[in-house]
Amino acid sequence: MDARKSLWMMLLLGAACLPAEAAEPAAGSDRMAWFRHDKFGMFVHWGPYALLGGEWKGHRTPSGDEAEWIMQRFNIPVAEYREMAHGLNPVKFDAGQFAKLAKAAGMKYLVVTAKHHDGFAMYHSKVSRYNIVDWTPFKRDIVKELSEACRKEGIRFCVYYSHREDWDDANGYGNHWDYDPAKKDFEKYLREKSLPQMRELLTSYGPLGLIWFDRGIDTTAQAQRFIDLVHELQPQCLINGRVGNYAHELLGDYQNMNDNGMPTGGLDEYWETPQTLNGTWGYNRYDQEWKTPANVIQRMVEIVSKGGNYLLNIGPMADGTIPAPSAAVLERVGEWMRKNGESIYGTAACPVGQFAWGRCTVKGERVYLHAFQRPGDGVLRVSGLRNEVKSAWLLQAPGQKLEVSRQDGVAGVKLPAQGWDEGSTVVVLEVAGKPEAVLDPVTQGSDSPFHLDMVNGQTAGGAMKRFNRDGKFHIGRWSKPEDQASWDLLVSQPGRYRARIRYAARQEWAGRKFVIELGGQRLEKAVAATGDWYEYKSFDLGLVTLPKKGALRVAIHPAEAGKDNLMYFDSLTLEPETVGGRLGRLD
Ligand code: JFZ
Repeated sequence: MDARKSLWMMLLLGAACLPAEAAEPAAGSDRMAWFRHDKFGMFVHWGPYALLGGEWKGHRTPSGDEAEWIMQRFNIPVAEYREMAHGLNPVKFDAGQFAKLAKAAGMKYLVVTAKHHDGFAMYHSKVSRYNIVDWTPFKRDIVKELSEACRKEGIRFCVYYSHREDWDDANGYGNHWDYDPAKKDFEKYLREKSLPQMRELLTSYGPLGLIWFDRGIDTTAQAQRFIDLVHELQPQCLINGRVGNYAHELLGDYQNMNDNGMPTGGLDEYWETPQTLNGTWGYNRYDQEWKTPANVIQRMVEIVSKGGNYLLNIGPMADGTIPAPSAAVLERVGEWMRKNGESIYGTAACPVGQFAWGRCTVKGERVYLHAFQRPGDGVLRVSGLRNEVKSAWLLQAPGQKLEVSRQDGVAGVKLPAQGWDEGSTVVVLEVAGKPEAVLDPVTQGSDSPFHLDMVNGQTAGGAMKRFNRDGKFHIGRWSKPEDQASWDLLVSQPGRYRARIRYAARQEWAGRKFVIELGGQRLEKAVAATGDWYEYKSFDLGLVTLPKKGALRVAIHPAEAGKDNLMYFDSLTLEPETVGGRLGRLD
């Protein structure tokens, strides 16, 4: 590759290493701007299940289980659950306390369960009397009061809505103990409850930051009806990834990790992980396994360093109070956020991966080092950062510049004796230019194959490292030759290798051509359909030659521009081809 082209690839690689914004599709990126900036939200799971607190007639939901699922766990008859729900009367509820706690914790948005799977609405619904105003002595609209309190405190107000699952409604999904699944008319449920309630929420509580749908829905067409309703009534309102079928392509504005999920490496497509503070979303009087403030802070840093948002849950009690331990943890997290928020808000994924001592986030020409463990010699070593470090300081002590060294491409920052923070100690690096990575090459043990995937590769152009609950981590969203995945190899065993590629491809993508370039060779192959969205299959691409020891770049990209995805790429394996038991060597 000539120098000009290699510079182009480096710049492209550099661009690929730039924060997720650089890879975000141009259309719609303004919609997501607040979400990508704000990083940290409060999830509120609240409903009649709080009255049970994880126990029904002496039976307790298993520890670490979801107390809001108690009706399903114990197949509580609708009539009994409804009777219980009449007793919900959160007389100690103070919406201002919720909004103030979110603000104190450094949370910028709040998502409250307007209707969870039990079908009970925590707002004054005209569609169903099974709601907090008409069904209980409380007679106040929780969603309304929270929306007003959030606006007063400058917290973006959002709602969760379970659009498919409804154990109260005879035609909703999920209740097989009161209702015969064979007799359900799900379309009737959508038409008479789910979509009308969605319309109520979109027209009665002011501008919503996002709708947090849950547990997908059977068809893309059904999901599209909710998407179209949101876009019609509140075009700026974001939609999370769970609006659509988990096995299908992302229909929302961003992807959701599994509950409490965390990606293995940085993702290019923006994502959010919902996480609990103990082991349950809804209140469980027996679950006192609270995460520590340091643990929450380190989770936050981990999530933001990999290009995502942190939606952290509280499960209010039946009387309307927030469990004291959860409030205490959030207050402590807020203390850290008030001092270190600059290293979280508005930052982007770290281009240089993670370190044994911690993580990093980037913003402008600053790299924020988040030290979780203090190295024995007190030096934070940063490998893989291409940029020169112009200066360094503790975020908490900007006036005290820290000693910076550089040896063999590794920058070192000497930590001061004071200023250590049990959550994350933040060191700021002022660097020359936008932070760029020099990624470690992919190496091989003797005679061992190269396994190239989304973790050890880089993406460029529109190609994106992504997650799908069913499809797991993969590379997708590539449709033109400049949308590339590439790997820098360090070959220690030149010779003949058998190339195998593993991907998923829908029928409509079959026949599209892709190119693999390596060591001056160019393979051009056609995509074969593998079944549905995320059905991965492996394909033998034949033999290739890794001509010599040393550096070698492998790149994969669409052969020509097309309207669709090329494939969901899982991995490319280069297996040494042995001849009579010996590696088919060239030397
Ligand atoms: C769902 C709900 O069932 C649960 O009650 C809670 O509201 C949670 C936030 O969302 O639970 C899920 C949904 C998706 C996954 C796991 C639990 N998932 O994708 O692995």
